[in-house]
Amino acid sequence: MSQIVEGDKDFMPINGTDYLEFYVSNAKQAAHYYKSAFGFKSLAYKGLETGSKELESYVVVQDKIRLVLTSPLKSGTEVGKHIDKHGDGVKVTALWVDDATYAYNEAIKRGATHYMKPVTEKDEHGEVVRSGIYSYGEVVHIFVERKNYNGVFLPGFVAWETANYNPEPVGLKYVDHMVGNVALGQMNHWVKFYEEVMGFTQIMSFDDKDISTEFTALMSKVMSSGNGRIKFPINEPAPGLKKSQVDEYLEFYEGEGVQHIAVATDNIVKTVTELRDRGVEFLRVPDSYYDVLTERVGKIDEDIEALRPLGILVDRDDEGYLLQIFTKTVQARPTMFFEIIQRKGATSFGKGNFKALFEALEREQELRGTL
Ligand code: TYF
Ligand code: FE
Repeated sequence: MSQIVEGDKDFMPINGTDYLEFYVSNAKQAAHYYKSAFGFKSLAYKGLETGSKELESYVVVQDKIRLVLTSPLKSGTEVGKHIDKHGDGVKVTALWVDDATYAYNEAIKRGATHYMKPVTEKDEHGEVVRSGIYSYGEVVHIFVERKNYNGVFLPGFVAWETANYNPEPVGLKYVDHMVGNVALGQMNHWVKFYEEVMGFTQIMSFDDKDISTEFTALMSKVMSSGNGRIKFPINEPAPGLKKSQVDEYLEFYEGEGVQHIAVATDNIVKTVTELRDRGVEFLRVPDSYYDVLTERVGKIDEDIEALRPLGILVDRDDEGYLLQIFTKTVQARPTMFFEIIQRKGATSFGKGNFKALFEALEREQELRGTL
């Protein structure tokens, strides 16, 4: 029997990911891309028509995943500066909490850097409290407390209805994990930040021997919130013969930031087939990967001959297995990409695929002349 003592208390209970906000140079077109290619639907809008004179945001949704695409309407804004430096990328990971004031106060007390004091926003649909702290690079976590709110998204947004164009969803369900790339020597600093400021625990660690090919290497530690609903792996480059994908990211993003967002599906074959048909491009491992797959992971429910043409990867741990695949980078700069993941019991991250995956990433780097 476990005894609850003060120190065991999860001081930062998080219910899940509330939304992800991207700063992009053309929110209107980005929103259309997430609808047409990734199967999101129109949800909410804020811009000139709603009295927002500096920034325009489009919100799209698929099951539990909400993406906010934000662009400046004039020069000189913070959003514009962010885009000028980093290109398109993730600015905000919004975390759904019961008390955004408490979460902010706890985080600040434990050493977090302030981004946004708790503010209450209201409209005829209710009330939302938000607050925010900085994470690595210029990424921020916004705590969202949705009191009794029943509007489309947040106060200030109106419904964005597009009766003539709402593509079918592709089966994306929720954010499984979100990975950050940090600078050389900084991984343990951010591990400590998530432990001390957010009450997270480290659930996994990969060193440069786990994650290396003949040419490149990286290290990674996975941080998890107390209830496991939020998982943030953190990567750091490791010395290798050639420039690793993390170094390439840091160079092109001009700093630390979000490297990939893993989204869960419960039918990866169907989801990936749909995504490919809509023009999403995926990394590929050599065909020989599939020749030895059964030997490596044992029997699985899926037909390996259905996975092979799609390039879906499989890995097993003590608890079960997982299927995963990675898109190519999705904006002008070779920075952020998506992972599609289906878990069949496994709680790990696909260590058995690291080598094949990183070799596939190196082939992309080679084509860009950045290896
Ligand atoms: O999130 C993970 O740990 C896996 C594997 O640069 C991974 O998706 C790790 C690092 C990386 C790409 C994928
Ligand atoms: Fe991942």
